[in-house]
Amino acid sequence: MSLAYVALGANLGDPASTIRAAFGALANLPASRVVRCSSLYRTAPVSLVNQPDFINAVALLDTTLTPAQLLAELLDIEGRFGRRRGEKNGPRSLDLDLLLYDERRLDLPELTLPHPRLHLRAFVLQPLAEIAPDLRLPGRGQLAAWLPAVANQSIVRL
Ligand code: PH2
Ligand code: MG
Ligand code: MG
Repeated sequence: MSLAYVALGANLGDPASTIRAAFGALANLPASRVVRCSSLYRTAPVSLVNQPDFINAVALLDTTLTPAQLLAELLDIEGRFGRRRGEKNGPRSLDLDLLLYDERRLDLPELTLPHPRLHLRAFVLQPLAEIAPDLRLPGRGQLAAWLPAVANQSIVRL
């Protein structure tokens, strides 16, 4: 079994309901079990700032899917929640990003592990710190050490 952390984000429709429903979809993944889910967080948009606030969360999965299989399942769930690929970093009905897969480091066109921007984003770091306060990021040390640098990003736990 491997441990995988998944980031959830949404800012179209009813994003809080979407994130809760997406936890359910993760629970139904083959060969996987949801170990822990974070609280939901309301977060100001990062990168492309002129769009609605997001609801973000993270989940920890126990899985025997490979990273590529898990990624394909996540993209499939996004599709079922009406995801349409539009502007990069733009509004989305549901975004599911594979953040970490054990201590695996991977650099493929379709998947980079750890997620290359996770340590720069409060909307990922804070929910991760909630469910895994002692987590280490492969190649980047303790997760908690990255939190002060993102303290200026607006995030509210719901
Ligand atoms: N996702 C992005 C870009 N910006 N900002 C917030 N607050 N939350 C997100 O999930 C998010 C974002 C690209 O995936
Ligand atoms: Mg994303
Ligand atoms: Mg994504």
